[in-house]
Amino acid sequence: MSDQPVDYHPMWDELGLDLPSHDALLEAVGQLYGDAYLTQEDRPKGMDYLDFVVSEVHGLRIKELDDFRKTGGKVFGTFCLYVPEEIIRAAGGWSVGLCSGAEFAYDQVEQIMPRNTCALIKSFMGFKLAKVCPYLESADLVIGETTCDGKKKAYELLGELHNTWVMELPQMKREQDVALWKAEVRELLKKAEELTGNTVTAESLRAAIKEVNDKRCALQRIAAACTADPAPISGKDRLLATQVAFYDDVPRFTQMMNALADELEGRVASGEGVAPKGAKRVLVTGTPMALPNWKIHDIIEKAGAVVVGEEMCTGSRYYQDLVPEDGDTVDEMVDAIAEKYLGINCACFTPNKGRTDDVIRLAKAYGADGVIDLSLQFCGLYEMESHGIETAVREAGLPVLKITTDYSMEDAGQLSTRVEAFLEML
Ligand code: BJ8
Repeated sequence: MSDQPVDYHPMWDELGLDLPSHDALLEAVGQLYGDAYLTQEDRPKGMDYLDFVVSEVHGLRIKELDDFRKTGGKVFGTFCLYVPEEIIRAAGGWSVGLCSGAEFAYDQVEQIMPRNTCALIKSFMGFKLAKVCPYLESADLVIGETTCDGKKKAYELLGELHNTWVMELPQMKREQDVALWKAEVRELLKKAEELTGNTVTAESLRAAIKEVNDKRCALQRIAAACTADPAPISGKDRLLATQVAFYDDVPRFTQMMNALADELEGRVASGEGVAPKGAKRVLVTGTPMALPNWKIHDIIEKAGAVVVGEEMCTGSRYYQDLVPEDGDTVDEMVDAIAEKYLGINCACFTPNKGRTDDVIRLAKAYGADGVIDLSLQFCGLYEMESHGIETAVREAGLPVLKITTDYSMEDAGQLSTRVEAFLEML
């Protein structure tokens, strides 16, 4: 970590970014981060690493991707949890999550897609149209997936502007669906081999499974520390760790997150927390919160509660399950990967009872006093599931607050009032 400021403008220019718009985006994210993160007290020291990563989010990491590509490496951009990182890494590629967590260039987006599209989709199209995302511009291939209708159709539009390839994700989990998904994962493997020029071997796939499992285990340790009261880390900081997991260097991130987990376990042992013992504890469930979307966590924690867990793709859905490491052949391991990924409980599946079970299980495990169910506006999937989640959580004896929002801060005041009233009631 160097203190020397580096001017990355030539690199961004080479990637084809619109420099004035990109400068404006970086400035806005910096302000948001300062307000949401750097105002927190008693943060674990291990968060210094994530502060550094965010300060270099479009700098050092992009330089690493750039250096990798200049030596022939290939970068794969992904938008969804179902795209298996293990396959990409086994072929020698790097996978980066394309964040889509900020409102940008909606005026341009709304010329090519309906205004009533969810913020996440509008965000990635806005980043593309305005040329402000160096991760997207560094991606040799973007891998989409047939999850919700909005994304599925948006990939057609994105495909006109960027090299894009779409995996077909079934929407049920019957035997024939598992077979279809296994075939899709095999197609991805072929595609990754074709793009990188490398062959996936049993050794490379086994190593990739292990590396990604290790990353998930580090995040599991951080999550487990939050079963303690007082919680040793804020929900915002934990959320950031999961957001960064999607694009940071895998072994380095794992090492730093294990160091953070060591520190958190020490804090738990000595009863040290980020909020007083007995502070209200909230589990958040719903649509993912892509970087730099920290809005709801920020509102909840500024109101004095602690977010102790997330049943979402930027949370437990990302790290709770591992791929078995005992496969012998590429075929066996590909099957195991496909099965693990199909076990993720996204609302694009029907039925999706596994998600409800997860919410109740996690609320109990983390000692939550209440659940906040969050949907991005115009996300039919999560808005539709909201009723079932509410009913199940209430039956389990816990209060629920349903929130539908987007990335703008226009409703922040109103949401704060609702969250404060909810916390009062807990
Ligand atoms: S596995 S949650 S990352 S699809 S919010 S774009 S669903 S309209 S993000 Fe998701 Fe994969 Fe599922 Fe997770 Fe559509 Fe809804 Fe928008 Fe969404």
